Amino acid sequence: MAAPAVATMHLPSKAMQTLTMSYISRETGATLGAHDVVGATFFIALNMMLAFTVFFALERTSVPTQWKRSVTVAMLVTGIAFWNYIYMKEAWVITQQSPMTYRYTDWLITVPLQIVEFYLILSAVTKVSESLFYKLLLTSVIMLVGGYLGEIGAVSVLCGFVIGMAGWLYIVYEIFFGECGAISGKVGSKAAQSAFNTLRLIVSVGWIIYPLGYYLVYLGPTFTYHSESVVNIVYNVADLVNKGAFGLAIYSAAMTEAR
Ligand SMILES: *C/C=C(C)/C=C/C=C(C)/C=C/C1=C(C)CCCC1(C)C
Repeated sequence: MAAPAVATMHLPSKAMQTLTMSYISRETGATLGAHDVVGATFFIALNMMLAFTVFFALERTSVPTQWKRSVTVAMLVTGIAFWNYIYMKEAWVITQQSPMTYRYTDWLITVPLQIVEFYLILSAVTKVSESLFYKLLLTSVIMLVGGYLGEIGAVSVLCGFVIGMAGWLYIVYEIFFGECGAISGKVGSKAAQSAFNTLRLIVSVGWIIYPLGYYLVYLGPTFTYHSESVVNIVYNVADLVNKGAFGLAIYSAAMTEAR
């Protein structure tokens, strides 16, 4: 491990230095090199997930009682993401490849939790059937398992994509036009209404980034290291919006009701 460090001292060019830096980071697995822009976005996302988690944990005490559980779930979502990002960042720095498995260990918990969130917001202000909850929960798991099976090659990538898309489209349909959408129209509370609308936007517009990434990697035009970098940067930003901003939307709705 001392060898590359000694070698760096008399390096002729900047390019060689960069190369050696990346060699060192691969060897130790701990150093985030200055060249590694994608690695930096992993690390930034990791830090922000921690900040969100602490914020929700502390602010949880100041929201009205019926909103406390929602803020707790928002805190769990960013907390679990924080934990997974520790490993994702490490995996990227060492391998310079997508930390696919850790993405799914994260999604498999955080996505169903966000579905729970929908239910909690609605049931805080109106009567919601339990079957709706289980329908949405099950569909979100099918969506993710489909994608996962496609990515590990247990089914064809196209088959995984179709299963995933079917699940996601069902969820979007349900929250806009199905039972879920119908209930939200009747909700009296302005705060719950606005929280629900934001979450709707996140599940429809915010979530579309993930199948787009899957499509680009496996079904789109020829895939290169650069497109893998782009996909990971986009995923990292999308996670901050879909998990962090998602929590903030709930928090601010809760606070308008407190006033
Ligand atoms: C915090 C992480 C979130 C909100 C992750 C969401 C992930 C998805 C909505 C993934 C969806 C997929 C499809 C719709 C089809 C292809 C396979 C997936 C799993 C990438």
